[in-house]
Amino acid sequence: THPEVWWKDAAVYQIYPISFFDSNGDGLGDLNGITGKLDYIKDLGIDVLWLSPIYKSPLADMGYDISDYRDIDPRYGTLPDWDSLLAGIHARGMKLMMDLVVNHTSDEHAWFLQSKSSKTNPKRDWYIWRPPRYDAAGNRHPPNNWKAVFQGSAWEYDSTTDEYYLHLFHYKQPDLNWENPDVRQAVWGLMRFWVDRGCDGFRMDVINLISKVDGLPDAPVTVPEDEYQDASPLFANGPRVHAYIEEMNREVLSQHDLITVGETPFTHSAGELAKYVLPANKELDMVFHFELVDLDSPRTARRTPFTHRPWKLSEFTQIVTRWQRFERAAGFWNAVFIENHDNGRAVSRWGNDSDAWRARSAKLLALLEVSLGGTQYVFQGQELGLRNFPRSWGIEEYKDVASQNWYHAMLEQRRRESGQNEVDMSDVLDGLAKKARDHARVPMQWDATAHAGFTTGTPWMRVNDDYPEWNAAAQAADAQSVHAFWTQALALRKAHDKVLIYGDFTPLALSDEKVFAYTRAYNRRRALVVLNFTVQDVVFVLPEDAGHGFRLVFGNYPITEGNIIEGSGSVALQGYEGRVYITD
Ligand code: TEU
Repeated sequence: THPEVWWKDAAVYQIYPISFFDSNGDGLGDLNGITGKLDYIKDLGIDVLWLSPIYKSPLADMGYDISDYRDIDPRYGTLPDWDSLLAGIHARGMKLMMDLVVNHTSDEHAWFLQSKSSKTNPKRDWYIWRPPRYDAAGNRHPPNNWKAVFQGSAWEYDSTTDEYYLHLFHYKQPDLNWENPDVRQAVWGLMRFWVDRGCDGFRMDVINLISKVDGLPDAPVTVPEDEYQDASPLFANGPRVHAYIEEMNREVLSQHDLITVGETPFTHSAGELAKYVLPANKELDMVFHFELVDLDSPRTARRTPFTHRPWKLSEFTQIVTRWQRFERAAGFWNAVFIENHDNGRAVSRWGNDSDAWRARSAKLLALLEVSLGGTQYVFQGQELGLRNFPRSWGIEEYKDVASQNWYHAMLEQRRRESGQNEVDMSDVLDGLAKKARDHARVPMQWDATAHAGFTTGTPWMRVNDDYPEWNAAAQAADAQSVHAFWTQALALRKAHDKVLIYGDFTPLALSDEKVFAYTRAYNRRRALVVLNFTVQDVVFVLPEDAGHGFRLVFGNYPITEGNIIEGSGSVALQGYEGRVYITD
């Protein structure tokens, strides 16, 4: 029931190109910069690179707003640069995934410029246009009450034709109209362009948003004091989404041996997401669900992207367990990730990023990741235990439009409600310090030279202050570093691939608030994983049926006689200690 295909065993490394490595001193990372670091990536134990978008773009949303799908943005290089990057990747036995962003384009894409030019333009119907609504006083309003992910209305008025267009994200990201078969053909065409050029797969941006509910009705009013309402139930997993992805599979994916992962936000239901993944449905290989990384978000009706609530380990354990065990028999396959370019750093959210515990807890999280079933994803800098930038940085250091719009929406709301110009924004800054997307987007920390060795020019974004100590060069020279640990952890996963990648998952303690422990089983072989998520020493008592004959193979403290267990018993763990045992 678990065919072992190459992409299931793969460890994927996500690159955020603008912040990876700058080869020409303009302060922006580029394709040649990535090519220069391929040995670093290969030596870590990586099989596949996923590049966040490098297509032509005004960068209103850092490249998730594409103005030409068939060209490279000059800031990142040229098509020939992409060809040499691909050649370097393939020469090292690795593969390349591109980011496919086709829910929306940039408003500077030629398709949209034509679409907005007149109501009779042949491309008019490639986007979602609607006339205004007028109230009794004759004031113009958007066609419905949907709120954009990046705040405000999801509709932008365009005076050229006196209509609004839909944009679920930024106003410079108009949504494509997937109902139109010509749009779908154009998408298949651009996918073939990259596959024919040699790319090995796609990460598909917000692919579960491409079919909107019929008639685009108002969303239910969940926050009465707000002008615009969360409409995600009306645009996520819409009526024809599976028909479109099946068509994509038939037209493009099934013709090649590709790796595909759909990004599927606003959906915590495994049953809903399984429809994209179950092999019988012939859609995608796997999806990124966000139930785990949404765990520390407040459960309020108003969607507050960058606010934080304390979380319990038992909640974390139960989410991981549910997905690890979900629809195994039917062939459901997980994408294992805890960081990406849209989240704060894992060690700052799920570990402990104090100087005393940072390295230890980053290694604990690495142990968790490599001992879960599914395809492995590592985000640039995760392998170094990079942490969020400090709370002391002001709002001007945040470059992401999502952070800026959120901060300013809250600022305006507070000024309006209080009638004061001076309002307290410290809680909003606390939330951003924990969860902003910017933390993952600061330049990669290569060495202790100026700007962390990322650029010889002026970096587009401030480098985190801790780079003189926390950088790749320092860690390469240190056998105890987080980087050395990740390299060993990925090698462990390969050495025990059957049990660690494919094994059945059984939790040992679903309601423990200190220790996350589980076994994995594949035929007769078993792995036992015990992870202490606290700073304290703890003794974890193994259940009777946990198994026998475990040998300690890997951990983030030195292995000594005392921490070997034979048969059942208990495991004494120090602060943030994690161990992997495997039977012979
Ligand atoms: O993200 C989808 C998405 O829903 C996130 O933007 C999420 O809502 C946000 O991080 C919460 O603050 C994808 C990309 O990964 C992201 O970088 C893009 O901005 C977005 O789509 C639009 O293309």
